[in-house]
Amino acid sequence: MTSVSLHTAVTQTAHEIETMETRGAAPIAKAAATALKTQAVEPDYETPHSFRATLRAAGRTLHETRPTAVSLPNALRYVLRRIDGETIPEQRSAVAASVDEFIMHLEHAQEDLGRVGANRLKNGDTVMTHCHSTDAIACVETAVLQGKEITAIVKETRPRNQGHITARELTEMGVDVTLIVDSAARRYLNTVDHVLVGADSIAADGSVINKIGTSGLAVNARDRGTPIMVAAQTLKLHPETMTGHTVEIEQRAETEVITEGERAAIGDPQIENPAFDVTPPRYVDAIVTERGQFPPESIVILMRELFGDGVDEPWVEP
Ligand code: RI2
Repeated sequence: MTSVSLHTAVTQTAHEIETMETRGAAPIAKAAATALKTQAVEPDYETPHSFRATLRAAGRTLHETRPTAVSLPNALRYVLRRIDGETIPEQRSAVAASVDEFIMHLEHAQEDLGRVGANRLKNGDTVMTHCHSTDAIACVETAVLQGKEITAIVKETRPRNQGHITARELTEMGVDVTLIVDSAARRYLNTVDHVLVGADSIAADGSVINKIGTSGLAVNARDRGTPIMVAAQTLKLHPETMTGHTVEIEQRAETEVITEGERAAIGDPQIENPAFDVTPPRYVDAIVTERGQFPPESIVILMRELFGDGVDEPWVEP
């Protein structure tokens, strides 16, 4: 026997990531790491080999859920690479320690990033947001805690209307929020000081992969002269893009776009539902990370520093 069955925490977390109950690149990374810790603690393993094989299988199950957000493989890599020890108790504590360390880094990273992003926001500024990003929200939250008055124009972000989450969270922190439909964005860009978005992945050339609609917003913002700021922890840097790989864009269910009944009523057209798009670096002014802000073209320097030791896939069977 090489592995024991997966803990429900793993299958449940995978399900929640797949169905987007757990979403946002940073929250996905935290949930996946936490599931690995539970998998390490709970079942009875026969041998250290079986322990490793099961953790690897858990990593595979989590990895298969959503293809675009690189925070997921980066989290799995962080934990699975650190299964040190000859005995099961040693391996267990190695997993627990690396998960705790990973989550602590994640939380500090968002705080540090928030401080960097807040420096770009002045008292009285208006930001336009797209989708819901905990990294982007952290920048506004820090600015508000510094006593700055911030106003937000929040795009609803079809098809799942995740802008509603942004509207609620910003309102709760005292930001004056106006919700608009996505197609109204250009009309409001003249009154906006910053476009502020998150990222699911950042490629080595500085391209930003984020929720569908980001690239159109960025092109419009550039045309209007509105700066575009991307808030993304270094966990969002996509190491495989340093060696020529491209980022897979997730296609989601057609029913997120239209109900079966509505679709039938308009002649049953084909439906496409890409979750993300790619914004080229020339439309991005700054990528704000916990390590400071970077012009997109120079992000590869940070990537080399962080991922210089290669990008193995420790969830794959040897
Ligand atoms: P944080 C979201 O994708 C959005 O595209 C958002 O900008 C990005 O994740 C980053 O989120 P989805 O998971 O990590 O909603 O900043 O499809 O929270």
